Amino acid sequence: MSVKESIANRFTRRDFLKALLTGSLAMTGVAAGKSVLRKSPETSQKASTSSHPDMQPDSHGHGNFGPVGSVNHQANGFDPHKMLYEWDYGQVSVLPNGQTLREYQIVAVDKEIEIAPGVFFPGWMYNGRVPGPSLRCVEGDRIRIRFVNAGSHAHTIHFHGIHSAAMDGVAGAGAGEIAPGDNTVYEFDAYPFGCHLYHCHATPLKRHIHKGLYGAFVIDPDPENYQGEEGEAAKTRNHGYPESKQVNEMVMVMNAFDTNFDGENEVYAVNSIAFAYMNQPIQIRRDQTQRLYLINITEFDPINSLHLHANFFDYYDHGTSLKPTLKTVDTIMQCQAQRGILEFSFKGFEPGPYMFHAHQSEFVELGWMGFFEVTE
Ligand SMILES: [Cu+2]
Repeated sequence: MSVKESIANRFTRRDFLKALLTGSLAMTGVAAGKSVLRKSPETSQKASTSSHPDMQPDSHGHGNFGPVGSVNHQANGFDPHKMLYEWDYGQVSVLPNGQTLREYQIVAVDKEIEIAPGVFFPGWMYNGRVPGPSLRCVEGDRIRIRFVNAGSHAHTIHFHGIHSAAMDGVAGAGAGEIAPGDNTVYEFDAYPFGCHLYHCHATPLKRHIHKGLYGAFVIDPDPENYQGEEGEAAKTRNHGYPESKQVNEMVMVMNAFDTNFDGENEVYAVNSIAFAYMNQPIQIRRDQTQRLYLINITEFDPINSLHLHANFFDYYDHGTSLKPTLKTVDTIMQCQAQRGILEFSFKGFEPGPYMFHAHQSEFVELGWMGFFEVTE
């Protein structure tokens, strides 16, 4: 290989960004080459030839970013918009001691997914989606997860929460790494309430995480354990109480993909699909309280963040308290595996598109940007 060829083959994140911005992704040979970013309204109009509503240039009157074309969510087997509201409550029964038992089935698989129009990623994932199912339960519930490894590499599930060493889902403890074709059961009581996560803990850890083996794990507080204002707040946080229906709850997992395996990410998103919530803004009612379960699982970059435009939110670090740990902020940063709950409302605001995005400009340009479309 000549020096020139070797340089040409060294494809960095910066090159990827440049390629996207100049619409020359096909030259890179990394992705299918159908994807270009909107550099300007002129180029976006030229590039956008499809009649798909997502592809109309600036159909919501905003932005010079975003891919032209659309991701085939059906082929992926998951839709980032539905994912916001999808919870897996498990199969529920009651144990002889009166404790609620929730049983979940999680299968690790290898699967290729489309993360931006024409950009495919050979992922490893739980239940065929990235992030995996958003597991939900109530503090004190017995959780039983049957894990089947149908993938090509050894995996585990490591839960953030309180449990015994044998249930930690790491090599050298309990069942350890689960070989392809094998299975195990993780079982523990759900504590503490909060916004948590689970992920594979096989080695090398960064490879297993960045391939897509992670998901949200939300434990609702049991209102019977709290008094006064905290008891009332717990009711809105517990999916079994009618008070929770007053709140529009969403789950967002901030993630990214290293499409050329150079240890740097080329595509950033929440819930995997670049610009999904920009091309099709999330519809929210301005008089309803919004609650966002936000988790950062981005590999290779030390920090990710969320900034909400034109508004402020209260933040519950790790979701483990019923009183905000930060009040009236418009930006929150999280290191990997850090997470929390954001609460905000657009009450009294003018209807329209309100932006949210990482406040790392590079992440924004590579897919991590969206809109809330606030309606009356
Ligand atoms: Cu793994």
